[in-house]
Amino acid sequence: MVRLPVECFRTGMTLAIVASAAIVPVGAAARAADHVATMANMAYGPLPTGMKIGDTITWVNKDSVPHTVTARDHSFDLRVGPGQKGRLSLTKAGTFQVYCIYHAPMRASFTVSR
Ligand SMILES: [Cu+2]
Repeated sequence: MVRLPVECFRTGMTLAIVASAAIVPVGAAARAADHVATMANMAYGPLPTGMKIGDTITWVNKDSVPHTVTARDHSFDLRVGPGQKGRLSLTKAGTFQVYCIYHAPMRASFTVSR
């Protein structure tokens, strides 16, 4: 019972960070959108398209092992535990090659536009 408030607090912090990130005026991103990408059966699912700076991607790990969404250019490195979700804020434009540091065959790329 003692740990419950801590978890709630952490969740609140995460939501607050995402919310403030969405408010920050970044280029022409008028409306930030949240996109969803799944990781299942040791592979990235189809990645969203039409993403813009200011948007976020929620990565959903449906496997029973941890995965990462690690950028080849080292601009981000998201860890997503088994059965968990992780949110990535898209702060710059370009095409990003990503991989999982634990599972070499897991590779994908996605594009963020201005
Ligand atoms: Cu993995």
